[in-house]
This record gives sequence, C-alpha cells and structure tokens, in this order.
Amino acid sequence: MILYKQIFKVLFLLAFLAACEPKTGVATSLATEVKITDSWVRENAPGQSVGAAYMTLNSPQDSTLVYVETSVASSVEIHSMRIENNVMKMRMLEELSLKAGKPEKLAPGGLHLMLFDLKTPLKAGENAAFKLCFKDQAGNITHQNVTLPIKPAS
Ligand SMILES: [Cu+2]
Repeated sequence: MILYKQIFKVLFLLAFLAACEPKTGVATSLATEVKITDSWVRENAPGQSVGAAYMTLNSPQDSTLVYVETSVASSVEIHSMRIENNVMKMRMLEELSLKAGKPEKLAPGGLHLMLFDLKTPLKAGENAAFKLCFKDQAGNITHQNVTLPIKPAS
C-alpha cells in the first residue's frame, strides 16, 4: 500500500513539473520578447515554389534575428531588395540587426523573409507557423513562435 502511494506521489510530481515547464519558459522569454506586428505571408501564384513573408519587428533591447523556420517551406532566408538599373535585386542577409525600440519593417519592396521549396501552396485565409530565433547582446538565443495569416498579394 505504501509503495503504491509513493509511486502515485512521484507520478503526480512528474505531471506537475511537466505542466510547469512551458509556463516558466514563457515567463523568462517575456522580458526580452520581440514585438511582432503586421505579420503576413503573401499568397503565391500556382506553380510557384518560393514565397515571401513580412512583419515588423520591435525589440526592447539590441538583438539580432539569426534564424527563421516555417511549417510551409524547407528553408527561410532573410532578404533585402533594391532596384538597380530598373532591375530588382535581392540579397541574402546572414542576420538582421534590431536596435532597441526601433521597429524594423519587413514589407513588400524591401526586407522580407524568402521561403524556399514550399511544402504546400500558400492560400489566402490559411495560416503558416513560424519560429524566429533571436540572439541578444550577451549571446543568449531565444525562440518565438508566431502564426502568420496568408493574404492576397495586393
Ligand atoms: Cu527574396
């Protein structure tokens, strides 16, 4: 009987710890959380294997966007875009620096997240899950999960 009680106690404790873990994770990341607004994924044309996602990132402290992944594409790159001699040119950035309190806008015609090798067509009205990894000045990496709505291009 006593043994049963002890096993029960241990199981209860494990369940309690498991339930607590995500909460503490959220609590610690809250202090340094980057505010992500105006986020969306562009609906893609049939047959297109690449896509683009946009958002405004506002970090409370100097930090760097170092890595992005998504449920809808095999890989994600941070791109800048500019017009040179009437030709649109995109360039891959290894990372994107965020200044404390200064919103960094990823929007059509400028910075964007380029999605390569789409796993599924991007249809307006659906959602896409993204994970963004930020590195703070001390080198600590934090992850943030966001769900982006897919919207028509215009
Ligand atoms: Cu691009």
